[in-house]
Amino acid sequence: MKVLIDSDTHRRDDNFYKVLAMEKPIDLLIHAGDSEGTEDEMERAAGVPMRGVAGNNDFFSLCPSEDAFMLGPHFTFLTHGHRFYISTSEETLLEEAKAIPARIAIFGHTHRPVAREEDGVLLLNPGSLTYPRQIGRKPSYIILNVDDDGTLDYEIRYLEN
Ligand SMILES: [Mn+2]
Repeated sequence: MKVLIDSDTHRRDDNFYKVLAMEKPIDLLIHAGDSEGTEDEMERAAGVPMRGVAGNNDFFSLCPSEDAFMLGPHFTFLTHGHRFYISTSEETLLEEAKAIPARIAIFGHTHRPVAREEDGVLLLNPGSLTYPRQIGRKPSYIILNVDDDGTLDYEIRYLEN
């Protein structure tokens, strides 16, 4: 199963459509919040199921603040991150993920990509396709592959500016 994860597109979706064209076919789209109202259009364009959460700028979103679902055999927790003080530290979110317990925790908000394992939790933040803030400031997203046997394979990918 190929999963495209993006976040913090803030209503400027040109890069999302570029990425979609490059990465299709995908099986699932995950948006970690702050689309600012375009999640339905993204889902339609992707032509696959989408999981999305509301970010701190999604005032009228029908998406939940948090979501939890299975990716293959892996319990997955999805949240924008601001409710877990993610700009300060990943610690609160990590503790929540461990308490659930979730194997994968997906978040956004910082506009800085993260893909790392800690205490058995895979922490994934795709960064932002619109307003990247990490060093070098390249728009970023994540491709996550979940094999039939549950093997996880993940990569932060970048667009050239
Ligand atoms: Mn945000």
